[in-house]
Amino acid sequence: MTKNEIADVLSEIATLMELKGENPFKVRAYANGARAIEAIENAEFASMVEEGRLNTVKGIGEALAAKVAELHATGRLAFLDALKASIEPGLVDMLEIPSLGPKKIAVLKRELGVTSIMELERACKEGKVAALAGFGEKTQEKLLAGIRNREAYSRRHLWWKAVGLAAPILHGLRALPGVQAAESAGSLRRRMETVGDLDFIVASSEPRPIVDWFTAIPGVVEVTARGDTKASVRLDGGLQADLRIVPADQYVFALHHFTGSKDHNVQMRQRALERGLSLSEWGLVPASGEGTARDKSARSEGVRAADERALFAALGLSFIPPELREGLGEIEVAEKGELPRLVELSDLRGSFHNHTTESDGRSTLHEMAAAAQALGWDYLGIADHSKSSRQANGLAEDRLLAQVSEIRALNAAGTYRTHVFTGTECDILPDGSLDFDDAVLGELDYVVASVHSAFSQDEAAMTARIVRAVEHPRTTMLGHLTGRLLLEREAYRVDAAKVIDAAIANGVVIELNANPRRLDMDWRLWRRAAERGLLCSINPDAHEANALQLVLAGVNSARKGWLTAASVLNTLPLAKMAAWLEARRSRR
Ligand code: DGT
Ligand code: CA
Ligand code: CA
Ligand code: ZN
Repeated sequence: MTKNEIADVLSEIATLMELKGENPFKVRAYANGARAIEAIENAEFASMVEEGRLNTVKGIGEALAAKVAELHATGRLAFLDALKASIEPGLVDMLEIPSLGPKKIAVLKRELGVTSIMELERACKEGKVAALAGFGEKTQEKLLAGIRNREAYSRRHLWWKAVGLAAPILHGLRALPGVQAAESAGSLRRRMETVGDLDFIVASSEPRPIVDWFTAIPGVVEVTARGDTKASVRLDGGLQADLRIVPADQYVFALHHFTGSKDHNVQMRQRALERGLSLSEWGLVPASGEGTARDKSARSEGVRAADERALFAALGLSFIPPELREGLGEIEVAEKGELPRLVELSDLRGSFHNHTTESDGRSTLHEMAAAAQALGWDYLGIADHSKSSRQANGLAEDRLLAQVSEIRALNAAGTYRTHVFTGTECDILPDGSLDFDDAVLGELDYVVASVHSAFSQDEAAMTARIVRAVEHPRTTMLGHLTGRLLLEREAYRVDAAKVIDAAIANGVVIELNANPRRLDMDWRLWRRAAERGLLCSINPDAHEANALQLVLAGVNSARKGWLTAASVLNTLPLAKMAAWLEARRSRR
């Protein structure tokens, strides 16, 4: 087991013990232990465990060190297994409800005997939860809303998670004998931030064995439909997957149709009709007469298309990338041949919003720099939390300035080919002021300003607060505009248009937070904003070295927002990037 996985296990133990109502000192010992382990460098960690020196680390006693050694050697922990077995699984499910932590769940169980989400819902509806000390009407309403949201959200899945499930299936399909082509279609191919179900399109003249294979893949919990050329299954975790197998000459049309979106398809069909053609999942044929593309005779007079490019060309259009197929004007622009060259992952030369073990990250500065170098990045910006983010171990001035010195020394030593820029993710305080004074901010290469508190302000107050931060002369970019967590937490109320206006007026960048749970600012706002001159920074908000790769999810959303490399700040090569930051600094 790796260091971070072990830290996860210790945090889990802390949560489970709290859930059981155990002694708070014991709970804290595990939580602190997890933190202490996260702060150790990977290489150092392995030798400490092997040499039995872990108990010399502050926050790790003998008993904890023994458990860590067991996990490191075997990947298992008898203590955890016993702990899990002693807790009702329904209590663990309740942790998924926002605003419900282990402490409150323990109270609900002790006072009301609640041990599942269903029982909690009933207790809320009967008003019993509001009557409990420390809960009240407002909390009860919040819990009910949380339970309802959980049901609604459980029908969709994050793109990032869905693509992880789809990739091996697609790989398997392509490897089957008799498969001429296979592709993921639907919202996954359009790179939507969330996905309702997976859609696979396969070209083959021998569908039966493909259906047999698909309905028997590992992870299928239920076959919901099965025919000669199609099937639907439910995968472990609740995601549905649809398969359609078509003859090779229909493949391009089926792929286009099932990629969608519905709006795009409706407009494409309309365009075909205007040209006397009928477009469907089966083909593109003359619209006259009764025949559909399904009839052999009609198909023989149909348009042949070797790929989607040819399909679009047959309707007088340049190729429209799947990300743009949302029926939002892409067809009109493709008709003029003026679709932009969208930003690509390989255009990125670095990123700015990244954490280290100094705040709530799990990788050290060195590990982050090494990972950025491995990605071939020119530069990496470090933006740890500021002092008011206490729950995230935010840095006060002294620690921030010490980090700045460390980073400067690292750059001077030339340890990594990747240059490290010094920054902060500075809290925007409830009144819109920043968490550090101007002199401290002036020491940094850049400042990401973000809201992490007082989420319940009304729209006017929140908007004024963020606009004030954007107008601050030391603000370089605005972090996660709305604070939303997809499928988990609503955005706070903010007038995005006013914030965008302020950012453009002040030359401030808005981030596209690439964490797959955020993707904030939303892609639907980017096209118009970028046309008006707003610059985007695609930021992974990485809390560990591996997470730098999350920029891919940000690139997906940037493409959906029609962004070109010219609108994305972190496509600049190092020299230009440094000059841009310096110009920005001297202007303020
Ligand atoms: P999802 O699964 O909810 O994330 O979204 P999609 O876009 O993957 O939708 P899905 O799986 O229901 O269908 C895949 C594509 O098939 C969809 O994007 C467009 C096409 N399609 C499905 N139903 C219709 C329809 O009623 N009319 C048209 N024009 N196209 C449809
Ligand atoms: Ca779908
Ligand atoms: Ca579907
Ligand atoms: Zn943040």
